[in-house]
Amino acid sequence: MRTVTRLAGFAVGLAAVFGTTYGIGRVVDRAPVVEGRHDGDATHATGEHDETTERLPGGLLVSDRGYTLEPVDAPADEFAFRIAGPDGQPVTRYDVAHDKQMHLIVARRDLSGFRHVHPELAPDGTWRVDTPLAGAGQWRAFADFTPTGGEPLTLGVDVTVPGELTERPLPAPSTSTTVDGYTVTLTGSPQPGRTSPLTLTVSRGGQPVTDLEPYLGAYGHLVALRRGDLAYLHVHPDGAPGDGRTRPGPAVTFLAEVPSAGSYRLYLDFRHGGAVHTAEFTVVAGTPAAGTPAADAPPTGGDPSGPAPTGGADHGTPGHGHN
Ligand SMILES: [Cu+2]
Repeated sequence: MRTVTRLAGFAVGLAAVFGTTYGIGRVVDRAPVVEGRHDGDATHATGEHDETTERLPGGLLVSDRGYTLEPVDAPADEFAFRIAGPDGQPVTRYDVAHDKQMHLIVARRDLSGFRHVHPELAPDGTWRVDTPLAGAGQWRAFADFTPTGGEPLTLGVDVTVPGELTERPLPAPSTSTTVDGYTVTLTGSPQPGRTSPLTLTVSRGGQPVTDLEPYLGAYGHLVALRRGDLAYLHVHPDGAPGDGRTRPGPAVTFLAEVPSAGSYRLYLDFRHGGAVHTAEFTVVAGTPAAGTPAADAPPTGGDPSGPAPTGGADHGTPGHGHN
């Protein structure tokens, strides 16, 4: 019974977000009928704050498990923040994850303008970085970190950059994109509630790139943001440089689990030629690609010479969240 009510509350939250903002009816058919607006806080339905919080994807909360993301005043060309700990004091000790103590990801609310940067920690617990906020708009800033002695967390906060805002439409779903002269193709389709392999294949000038350089302890770093609320998914690479089986391209495989159907923007950071490049894709989870007979079938239209399945396909771990 508790599971049912929790799920119902979650569905109501989704219906509120997607229903009021985008009018997507497809999500509503799973939700109980609710009259009027809902503030999107699913915990109101059950009062089970802790359990509901456990279920949330990362990045939706500015404060979680006693830790709070606090932007601090900074010059216009700088972005600065602190993480306040359970005692209210700025946290100064962090574990290294993916080669860094702090990953700062920013994106505009319309999913444009993605940047992934690594601030510097001052002794007083203030993190500073040349501002990654490129232009006017409503931005979401995500701090992805592990406080020493605590669990990995991704906290998110809205930041407004004043000026004339031009909302950019979300690019249409695609399985191929180009960045900095590289072509990156995507194979695989994320499915809600289960782990799905996503393979990104990098080429340049028609030639596969087979000498990707390690970046943040992997041959690629993938973040997914959900349209509508910018839920943050930090997707695990399948394999690491030097593990004896993971090759430096052209294919990089990730294991992704998306929390719901809907549109997501994927951002792949990879390093080659001494520079980091970011390839972006729009994907729709929970909807088979056109011409694909079933969700579990291999995607069609992919490059037949592309990567073989990696065997990491379905780990059957619904409910696993990275937050
Ligand atoms: Cu990072």
